[in-house]
Amino acid sequence: ALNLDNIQGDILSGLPKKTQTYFFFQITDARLFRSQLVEFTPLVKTVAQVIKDRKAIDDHKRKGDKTLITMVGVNIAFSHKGFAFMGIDDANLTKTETIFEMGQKKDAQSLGDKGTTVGSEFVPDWEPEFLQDIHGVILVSGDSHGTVNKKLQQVKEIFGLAQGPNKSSIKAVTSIVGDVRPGKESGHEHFGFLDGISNPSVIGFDKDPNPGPKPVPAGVLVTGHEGDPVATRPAWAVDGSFLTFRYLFQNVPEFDKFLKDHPVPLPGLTPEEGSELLGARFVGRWKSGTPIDISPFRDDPELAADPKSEEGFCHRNNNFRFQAEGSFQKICPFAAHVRKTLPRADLEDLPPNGISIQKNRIARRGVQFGPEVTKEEKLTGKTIHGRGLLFACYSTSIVNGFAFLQKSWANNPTFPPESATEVPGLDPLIGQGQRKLSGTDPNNPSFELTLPDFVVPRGGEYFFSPSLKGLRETLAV
Ligand code: N7H
Repeated sequence: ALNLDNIQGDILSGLPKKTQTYFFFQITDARLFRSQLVEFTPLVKTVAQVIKDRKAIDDHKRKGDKTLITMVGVNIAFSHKGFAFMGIDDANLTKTETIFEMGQKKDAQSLGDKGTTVGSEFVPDWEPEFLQDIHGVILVSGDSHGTVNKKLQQVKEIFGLAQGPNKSSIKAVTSIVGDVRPGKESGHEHFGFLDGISNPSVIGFDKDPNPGPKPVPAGVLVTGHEGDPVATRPAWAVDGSFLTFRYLFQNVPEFDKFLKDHPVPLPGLTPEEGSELLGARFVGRWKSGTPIDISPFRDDPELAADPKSEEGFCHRNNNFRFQAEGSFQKICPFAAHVRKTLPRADLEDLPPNGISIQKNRIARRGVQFGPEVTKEEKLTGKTIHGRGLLFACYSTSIVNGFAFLQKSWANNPTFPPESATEVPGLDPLIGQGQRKLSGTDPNNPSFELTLPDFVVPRGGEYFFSPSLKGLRETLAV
């Protein structure tokens, strides 16, 4: 059974958040840092504590209590460079995860990020902070900037940052603040689509699993359990998970203008409806969350309002498999974002015996950053203020998880494989390379649309989020 007191809360439950700060740091004094970890570790919120927090939020809502509930949670994760600097042998982590050892900057070219080659080195077009060495990240999530900042201040004091450089064991690399969008858009990402609908349910953890995709063995998300690709782990590396972070900017006015300029020419639709349909066919869901595999040509508000289970899983809303399609993409383009990133029947039913996608599942925990689109941006169709997604996901393998989804699926024009006549093309949101896809026009499925960049990666790193026991007994001294 899973020891919920030993696993960091963000991994299985997601720290509850209206706002979240990612504090990236470099360790400057390993010995001092590891001694200060003793005081820091009790602040780390576990899965068990997150479950309690979520129950308190639900009780509060049920009672109709309108007062704000204060809530804050801290988690921590380290890069390979961070473990090395601390003198921690992480060979068990790096032996299958060479990209964890390399770091994301060195993996950026293979992910398809743009950049320039300087000498023999590829330098991605990232924010300068992410070109520096990052040793770790502290996540602070909460109900308001006030609560989060207060907690972050406490963390900084523990590591001596408040007392000036001589007393501190770490140096800030950068802090990024993410905020859930306001009002009706809460839960929707910046392009306008409801997010966080489909995440893997975990055998032995989620009581009321999703009826759509199969539940995964715990080891797909938590090290040291059935499904973990590495059979044995040292005690400190059990009950942890790899955290992939990506700083993804979204060109929202440009995305909206592209939809406006390229409505799907389906008879009976107004141009506005045609544009809305194109967006839905890019994502595989309507903005409301309704899957187009169930409701292909118009949104279905009743389906979208699908009530959530206790664990937050939607039911009908995620109960589809792209099964009816065969080798045709009238209902859903092969390259639609949710089809590329979780191909369901496309692989599971592939003749002769199907291919399991369980090892490729990830738990997504992102949050939005940046302001709402302004009037000027709407009018000009050009981004002035940076905004996007602080993409974060957990899995026991980055190679099988995030990196596989990005490189072998999203960026791969011939994936999914079943069509003999049409080349699926790239994931229209996150695909990098020759950005075009087929299947946007239901009546002309081989028609290809060439796309500008809608999502631009500007930084990131690969981390490992250790257990509480690992923090207390191995990392802290
Ligand atoms: Fe994606 N979007 O808002 O349009 N994503 N995503 N994603 N994504 C999903 O089903 C989005 C990104 C996955 O289980 C939804 O919960 C945007 C990366 C996976 O059926 C929406 C960005 C990767 C799923 C978005 C972005 C993934 C998923 C539907 C970048 C991995 C679940 C909501 C700015 C490489 C698939 C839902 C499933 C769903 C959006 C990035 C992966 C709306 C804007 C980089 C696995």
